[in-house]
Amino acid sequence: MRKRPLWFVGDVHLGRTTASLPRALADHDLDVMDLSPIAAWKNLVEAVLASDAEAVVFAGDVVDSDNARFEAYGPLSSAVQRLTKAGIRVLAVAGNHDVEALPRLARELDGFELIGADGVWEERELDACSIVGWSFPRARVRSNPVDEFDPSLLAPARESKPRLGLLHCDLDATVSDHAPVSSASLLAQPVDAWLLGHVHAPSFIASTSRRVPLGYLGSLSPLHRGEIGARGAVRLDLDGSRLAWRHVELAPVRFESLVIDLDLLCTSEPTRDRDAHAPDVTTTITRAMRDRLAAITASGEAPELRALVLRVSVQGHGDEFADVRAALEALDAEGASVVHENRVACICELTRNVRAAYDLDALARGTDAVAMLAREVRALESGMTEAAVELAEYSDRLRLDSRFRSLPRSGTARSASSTIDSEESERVRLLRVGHELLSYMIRERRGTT
Ligand SMILES: [Mn+2]
Repeated sequence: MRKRPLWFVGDVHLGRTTASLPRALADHDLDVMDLSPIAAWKNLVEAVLASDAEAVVFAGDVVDSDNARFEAYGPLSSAVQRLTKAGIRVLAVAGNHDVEALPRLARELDGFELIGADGVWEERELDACSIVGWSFPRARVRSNPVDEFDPSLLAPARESKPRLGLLHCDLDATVSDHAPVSSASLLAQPVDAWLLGHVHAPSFIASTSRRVPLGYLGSLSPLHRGEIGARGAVRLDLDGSRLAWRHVELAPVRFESLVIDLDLLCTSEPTRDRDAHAPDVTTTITRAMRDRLAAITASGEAPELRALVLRVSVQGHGDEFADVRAALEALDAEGASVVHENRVACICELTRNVRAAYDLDALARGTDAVAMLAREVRALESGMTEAAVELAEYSDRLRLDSRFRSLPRSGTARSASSTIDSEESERVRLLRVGHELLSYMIRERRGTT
């Protein structure tokens, strides 16, 4: 038998605004509030009402902090009123950010149900399923709350009625102030799916093909440019014993990376005379932005989207690299925008990765400074090395020379945290610095400034 759907929502952080929004949005009458978590919140309430859901369930950090409780109160109370009046239940566990605010709101707002108050596991019955959850009792919890989970306290399992787990936690962290929990400890419990809050990158939907889906719901709305991809909530439709999970994009803003490869563009149009007709780099970038926006619109996956904010990376190599670089440097990326069917695409970050065309192996055979650098770049291509650290220091010194001021800042490889991810991005970035240095040095050697 078909049941009314349920909505599950990860971190909302009502009271916060989204950072890294470029200036260009103001040209389209979009301000920070149009793209804030509160705007996403309104979209969520409309979607839940339109679906005639049984309940909407929050996995913590709904409110950003105790200070933000004041700003959050209005949107929260009006949402709870509208939803409960429509016969839709509103349930939540508290996270580390709303450990004070959420229990207080639950006391003040009729119909707002806090699950697992004071760090005591609790099960709530719904028509379609039951939800077992635990709320943060204080802002810092260094132990695994699942150690306190006692299956004997749960209602006896009823056939074909799934039991869903709801928890705000730091999954698979060994040491953490925010409830470190191992996947194994969760999977050992008599629970059919674990819906988690805390980490903003969604991972739950990707796990739904497994026997026990387990992962983060992801944030309702991105809070800065590091939060790439579609943000929204997870909708659950239950038909008999079949659970159908779906991510629904609800945020009015989406951050994405966009790589523009100038080499690919040139080789894909071989009949054209490159020098005479190749589109200038500005046209190429705006065209790529419009194409991406049009593709999202055509997919129909983001009806609420108003702004697509892009981290653009332009790459390629050729003899005219200096001209392309100069054109890219002259660009006012933060002011650029394109419109497609009432939506705006703009740029929050522009990375230039263009260099001269050269044969690294041939260059590396020499004995001069160019050859030495070519050998370091080649070593870097095969992995992070001591040479990378030297290259970082060298490029920092070089930036003191006005001719090289536009080189990317290197920082030092040592100060970065030691995770594989950050080391890889450090390597990629240093590789770019190395190629740019080589490009300039070769040009200087040829005397073609
Ligand atoms: Mn959190």
